[in-house]
Amino acid sequence: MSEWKPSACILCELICGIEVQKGEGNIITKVKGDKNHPGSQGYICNKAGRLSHYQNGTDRILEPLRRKADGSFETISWDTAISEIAEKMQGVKDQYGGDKILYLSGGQGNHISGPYAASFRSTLGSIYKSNPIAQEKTGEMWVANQMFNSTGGVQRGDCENADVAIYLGKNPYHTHGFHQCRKKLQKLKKDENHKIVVVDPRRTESADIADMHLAVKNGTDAWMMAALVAIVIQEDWVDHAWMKKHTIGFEEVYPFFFNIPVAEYCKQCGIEEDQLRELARWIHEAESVAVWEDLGVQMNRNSTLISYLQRLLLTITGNFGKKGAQFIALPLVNIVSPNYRDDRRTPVTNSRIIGGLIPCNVVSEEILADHPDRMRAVWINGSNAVHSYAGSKNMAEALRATDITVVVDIAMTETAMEADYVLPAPTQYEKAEMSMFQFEFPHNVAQLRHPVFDAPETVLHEAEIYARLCEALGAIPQEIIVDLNQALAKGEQAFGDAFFKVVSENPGLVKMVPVILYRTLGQVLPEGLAAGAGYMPFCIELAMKNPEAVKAAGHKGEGIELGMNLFRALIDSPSGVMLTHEEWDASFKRLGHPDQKIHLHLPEMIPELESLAEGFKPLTSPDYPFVLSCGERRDYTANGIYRDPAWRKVDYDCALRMSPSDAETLGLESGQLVRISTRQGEAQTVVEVNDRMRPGHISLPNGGGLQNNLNTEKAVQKIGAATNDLTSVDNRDFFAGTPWHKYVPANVELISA
Ligand SMILES: Nc1nc2c(c(=O)[nH]1)N[C@H]1C(S)=C(S)[C@@H](COP(=O)(O)OP(=O)(O)OC[C@H]3O[C@@H](n4cnc5c(=O)[nH]c(N)nc54)[C@H](O)[C@@H]3O)O[C@H]1N2
Ligand SMILES: Nc1nc2c(c(=O)[nH]1)N[C@H]1C(S)=C(S)[C@@H](COP(=O)(O)OP(=O)(O)OC[C@H]3O[C@@H](n4cnc5c(=O)[nH]c(N)nc54)[C@H](O)[C@@H]3O)O[C@H]1N2
Ligand code: SF4
Ligand SMILES: [Mo]
Repeated sequence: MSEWKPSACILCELICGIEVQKGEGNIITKVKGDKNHPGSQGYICNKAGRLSHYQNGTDRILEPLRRKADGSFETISWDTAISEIAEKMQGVKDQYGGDKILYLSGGQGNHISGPYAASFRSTLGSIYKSNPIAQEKTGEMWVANQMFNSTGGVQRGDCENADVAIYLGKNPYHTHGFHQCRKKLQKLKKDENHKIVVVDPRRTESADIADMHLAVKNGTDAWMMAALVAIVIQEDWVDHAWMKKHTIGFEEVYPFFFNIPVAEYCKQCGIEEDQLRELARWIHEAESVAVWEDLGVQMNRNSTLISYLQRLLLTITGNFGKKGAQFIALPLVNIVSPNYRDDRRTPVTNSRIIGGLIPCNVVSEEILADHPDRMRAVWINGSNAVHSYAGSKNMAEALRATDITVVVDIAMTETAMEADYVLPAPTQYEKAEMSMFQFEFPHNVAQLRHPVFDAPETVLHEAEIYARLCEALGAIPQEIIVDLNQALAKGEQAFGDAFFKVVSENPGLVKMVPVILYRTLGQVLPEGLAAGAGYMPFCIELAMKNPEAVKAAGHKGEGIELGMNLFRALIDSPSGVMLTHEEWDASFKRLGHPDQKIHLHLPEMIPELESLAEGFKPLTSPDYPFVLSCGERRDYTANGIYRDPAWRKVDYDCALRMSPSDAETLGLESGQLVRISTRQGEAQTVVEVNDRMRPGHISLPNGGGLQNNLNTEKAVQKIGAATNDLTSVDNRDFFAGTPWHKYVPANVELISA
């Protein structure tokens, strides 16, 4: 009899619940949606069915590797790996300071290691970090927190319940964003009271089901958004009563919009003025409006300004803190530092650190510069940074220029190839994992996933790797572990008392709590779930700070007991658990400015807003006449999680899409091999003539151009273009440092028919 086990799909932030059918030898034979997952409720999209290409994929690594003098790798034991790495990291700390050790992470479903890696980093004094959020959401986060100073999690739009849902540079039909997205969009399409608005230069699959498609000119969304705010202000469609109650600063901002020439701004962005005015009227007449901005604007010109304009639009029309409007989620763990008002700058490039993250685009320079405070060591956990950061060759060079680079991954990646040590982890189906993108509202869910398979003996769970490193660095007094385990043997109460005594008597151990819990409580959790132990304090904190929300999700008790019950529920619910349930206006509780108001005037954004009056300045040139969107999500694209190109049912070659008129001008036909060149470099793939593309706009998918067989004798295989061979680190937002991956000036030439 085949056995089905609950787990999750790990390809996008939704981490939908799935059931996996086990075959012999750690093989996934079938995948279906898990009806018991409180978020996805049985829904999966076309990509989840292919997860065996991850679990049983190519390029797996099974033993620790060390780079030899000749550049190749040799296999070493775990004891050697841990002791050498601990010694070298300590050496960097002693010589240059622990702040020269940079930590990078990534991925979608593999975040259980977070607390344990934090313990390890704090042992070394490593304070700088980055992850892909710093190449998409940091501008938006900065704006949201200046305006709302949120004490909660990520801020989002409740698009599924809004009267008017605006998808700004977002293609939800393919990329989702909320649970059961594609299914719900099909239903909402037929709902007369719900309007879908898509802003995209391409006629996307989402545009096909939209009530309005605004085919904006590439990179000009700032003009469109400024004109939209201007119409609302000039028509006086502002919700003054709401604003008086909840905001300050309107007097300072409205003059900037009062005089905006709407017709001229519409020309700049290529939108008919009548169409934009109609949208403004829809917004004015709607009970609720939500905006979902995503990579089309976040990885594009004026991105931080656009995030500001869309928040302004929603706030002046009263669309916050109610059903169908913007909300601030209440997660178990805030995946971005709650210390948003972080005035630190990076040591070398003096870049803003937002949400505790340094911009991905400056990482290579922070390592390569001839600067006394440059980064000397890099630790990478579950990110293929060489492939996923702008300027792949810069990143590869940077990782080689450190005193030590360590990569923890399941596969031999482009990034691992540049490391001094590569440490193999179990796949997400061979260990306990945690779904950390908890962005839902009014209820939020979490899933501590149980292992589906036993892990191969030669790989180590990330929690174990970080625990061993902390121990090797002398940060975990062993007598404390022995004492706590003795207390644990006497029962939960005795353990709780002993644990709080240890932590209060040794404040220096606070940062080691995850590892201490893993080595103690973790050992008595159900088999395979030890790494869940580090989440106990988060459950207690959530319950202590938000008891009503936790109780409303069905958890019982008061104070610590409520938190422990939540933790037990997390451990005992392999299909996931409802964490919190709140009222629609709960977001108001998370306004963090002392005056409890939303602040509309962000002086830092004003010069860029004013500069729009000068008109749009394209970056294309006779050498690079096209705007390339580098990393479009399609039917069968994922980031670097599926390395085997065979996972793609269609678009095996990751084609370059181009409009029929551009193809005609260049004399190109679908299927021909082309060279794409940019200021940074070159890449090749086949061309696909596609009538959804706007003339002058070309696009490459994400996830192409991964190199297979890097760790075997077989010839390296590379299918499709690797997007970041074409992107430059300095093609980025001046403010947040986020890349302009969707606006890369490029040229295209025929290689062969
Ligand atoms: N199928 C699939 N789904 C995914 C993923 C995946 O790999 N594959 N990845 C997940 C991840 S990590 C993320 S971050 C999300 C991203 O989700 P999205 O942001 O929706 O994905 P993209 O396709 O990168 O970009 C969205 C749209 O931006 C448009 N665009 C390009 N230039 C402009 C412009 O100048 N203005 C405007 N308004 N739009 C423009 C593109 O045409 C594209 O349709 O998707 C998630 N979902
Ligand atoms: N040009 C361009 N670049 C982009 C984008 C774009 O649109 N255009 N999109 C950006 C976006 S939105 C994102 S989210 C990023 C994604 O950037 P990354 O997060 O760097 O991308 P992935 O390739 O998904 O890297 C995940 C790595 O984790 C490994 N992994 C999988 N499971 C585990 C595990 O259990 N443990 C460990 N330790 N490792 C594991 C995988 O093998 C893979 O190497 O890419 C960004 N880069
Ligand atoms: S929406 Fe699709 S890709 Fe995203 S987690 Fe769910 S099944 Fe996976
Ligand atoms: Mo992403």
